[in-house]
Amino acid sequence: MTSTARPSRPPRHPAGPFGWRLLRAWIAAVLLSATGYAALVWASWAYPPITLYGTLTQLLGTPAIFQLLHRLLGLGQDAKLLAFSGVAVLWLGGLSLLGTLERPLIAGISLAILCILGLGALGWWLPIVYGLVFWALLEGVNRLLAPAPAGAKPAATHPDPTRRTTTLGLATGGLLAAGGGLTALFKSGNAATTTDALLPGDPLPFGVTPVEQFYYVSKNLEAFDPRLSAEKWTLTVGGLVQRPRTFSLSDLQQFAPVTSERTLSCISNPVGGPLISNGVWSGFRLSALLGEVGMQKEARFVLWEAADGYTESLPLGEALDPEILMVTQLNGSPLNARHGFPLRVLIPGRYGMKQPRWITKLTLSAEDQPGYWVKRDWSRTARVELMSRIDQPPEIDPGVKAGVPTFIRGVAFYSQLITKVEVSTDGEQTWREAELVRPRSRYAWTPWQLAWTPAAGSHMLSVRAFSGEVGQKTAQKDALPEGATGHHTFEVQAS
Ligand SMILES: Nc1nc2c(c(=O)[nH]1)N[C@H]1C(S)=C(S)[C@@H](COP(=O)(O)O)O[C@H]1N2
Ligand SMILES: [Mo]
Repeated sequence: MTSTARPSRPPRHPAGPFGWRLLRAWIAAVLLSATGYAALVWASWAYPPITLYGTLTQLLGTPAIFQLLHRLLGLGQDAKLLAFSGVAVLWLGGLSLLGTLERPLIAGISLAILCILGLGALGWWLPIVYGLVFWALLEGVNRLLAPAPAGAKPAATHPDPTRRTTTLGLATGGLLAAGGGLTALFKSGNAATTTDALLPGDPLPFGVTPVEQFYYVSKNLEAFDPRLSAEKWTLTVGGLVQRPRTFSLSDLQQFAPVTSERTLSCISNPVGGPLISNGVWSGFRLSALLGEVGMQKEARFVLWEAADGYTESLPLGEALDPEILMVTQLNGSPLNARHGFPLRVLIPGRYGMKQPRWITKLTLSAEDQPGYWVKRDWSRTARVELMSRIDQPPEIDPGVKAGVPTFIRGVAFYSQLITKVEVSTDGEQTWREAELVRPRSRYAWTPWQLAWTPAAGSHMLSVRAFSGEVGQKTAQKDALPEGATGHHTFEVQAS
């Protein structure tokens, strides 16, 4: 297959030194990425770097690797930013190396094959388009910037000065464009469709988390979270229903409105962690929607699908619970893009992973389809564990004034009523009962407080909550796979 039979045929664009070839390939790679991003924005085409990121995070979500990374780095958006930067380097670096191949067509074909093999989620036609575009870009960049064909001049050892200037100019331009694009991209994560401006001016009820402080967790890098348009968005309800139907946002107004204060927590929230918040949600009952479309008798599961490919499911028997809400508002304003505009589901007593945002499809099915995180070995049912947390003094800055009366404050949460919260200031030798602030809703967390005048010295604080017979164990249990629980404990200095 190689050209040993006709060795005299020169390559159409003699390569020049490797560094220059790499630079040209890099320019083509940046152009390809920019084109792909435009196609994502304008035509919602899948974007290979994101798919690559998805594949990688899927890997990172497997328990062993997750736990290792959790120990080493902790969890959070920083870790994801790191992962995405890694992906960007992999993608651009890989493309640049491919682009140094002597024949651009081979580089294009290799890209298509690698994408088809490695990123199955892309299908096959998109990789082919990518391969073709990469080929065309490489040809273009080479034609513009490579040393003149070998036939015209003897092989040059380096490109002539004007070409070099043009190359450097284009490379700098590419770098600036890429930088600008990335900045815009990361900024845009917070912009679009948010409706924070419409937040009512009234102070929020005690214990309700303001929208801007509401915890946020996503399988996506935030910049790639869906930003859905109110006009174009639809909810498609189908499968084993009697009357399949597509609802627009205004169609949803036919359902009786319901408002409910509810606490939401991420299953990966560690003991004492910040991934839990409490909001006033408005929407309508899932049972009303199911009533509207009617259920076939073979239907056993409700399957949700979201605009970011996130999936979850619930047995139909549980899904008929009238307390399950499809919500469109948080704290009196339409959901913002970050928290699920225009529609998300809220299932009492379950962690956030059971509750998709940006819902676009609801299907009744005879078979279960394990959800996005369930496939990655997280809990199938994701029922919340009993939790309690000390917020004051804050664990990150645990200093108090000796001899001055103060309060130890915090929250406790469970799927049932919190009946008692106890606090220890002496390393769990003795416990005192805290005062509970009765929640307005049985689905909201319970704030608590305990008066305390610390003596000078160090004190070991601990909290434990009770819900009837259910109590918290001293030992902390890891978040994976069923959610963390245990006493929140840390040391305070009184001086
Ligand atoms: N579509 C979609 N829904 C999703 C997720 C997601 O990545 N995509 N993450 C889930 C997880 S793990 C949690 S904890 C909650 C977080 O909701 P919040 O960021 O609005 O607090 O959303 C859930 N719903
Ligand atoms: Mo979560």
